[in-house]
Amino acid sequence: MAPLVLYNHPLSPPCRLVRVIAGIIGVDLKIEDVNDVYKDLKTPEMLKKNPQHTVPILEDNGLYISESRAIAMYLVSKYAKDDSLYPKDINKRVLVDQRLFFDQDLYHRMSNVLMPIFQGKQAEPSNIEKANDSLETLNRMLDGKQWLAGDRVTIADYAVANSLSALEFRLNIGVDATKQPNVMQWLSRVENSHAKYGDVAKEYREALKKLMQK
Ligand SMILES: N[C@@H](CCC(=O)N[C@@H](CS)C(=O)NCC(=O)O)C(=O)O
Repeated sequence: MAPLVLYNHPLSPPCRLVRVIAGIIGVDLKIEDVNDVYKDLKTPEMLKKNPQHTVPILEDNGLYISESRAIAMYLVSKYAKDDSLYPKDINKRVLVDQRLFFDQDLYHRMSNVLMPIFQGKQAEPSNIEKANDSLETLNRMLDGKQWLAGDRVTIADYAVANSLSALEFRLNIGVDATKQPNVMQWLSRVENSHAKYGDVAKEYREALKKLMQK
C-alpha cells in the first residue's frame, strides 16, 4: 500500500490536528511540507488535489481529502483500532460532530483576532468580542463535564483544544482563556490525555516562540 501523504505546514493548526490524530492512532504519514501556503497551493497540480487551496491535504491511495476535521474523522473511521475517538453509535457520534462544527466557527473567530496580531496589526473590537463569546460558550459546554462529547476524549476535544493553542502565549489581545475555569481545567486534561498531543503541542510552542522573537 502506498504511504499516506500529508501536505503540511509546520505552523498550521489544522495540519497539527491531523498529525496529532494520526500519531494517537498509530498511522504513519509521509509529510510533504508546503513552503508558501498562499502560493504553492495554487499551482494547477495542487488545485486538482484541493480546489480550496488549503493545507492540510491527505492523500490516501489516490483519494485526496482536505478540511482537517474531515481528515480526522476519516483517519479514525478507517484506521483506528477502536471507535472511542469517533464513536460509530450515531447518538454518540452526532455529539462529536456537533462540537466539530462548533470548532470550525471557533477556529475562525480565533484566527480573526490572532492573524492581525501576528501581522503586527490591531484586531477589530467586534472580532475580540466574538472570540470571547465563543470561549464563554465553550466554558458552558464543559460545565460539569470531563470531555466535550460524551464520557471519553474524542477528536472533538483535540480539535477544539488545538484551535485555542495560540492563546496560551497570553498575547494581551483581550481574549483570555484563563478567565474560563472549565476551559482551563479541560485544556490540561486534553494535554495529559495522550503523549502525542503533548509532543506536538511542544513542537508548536517552540516554533511559535522562534517566530515571535523574529
Ligand atoms: N478549515 C480548513 C482551514 C485550513 C486553512 O485555513 N489552512 C491554511 C493554513 S493554516 C491555508 O492553507 N491557507 C492558504 C489559503 O487559504 O490560501 C481546515 O480545517 O483544514
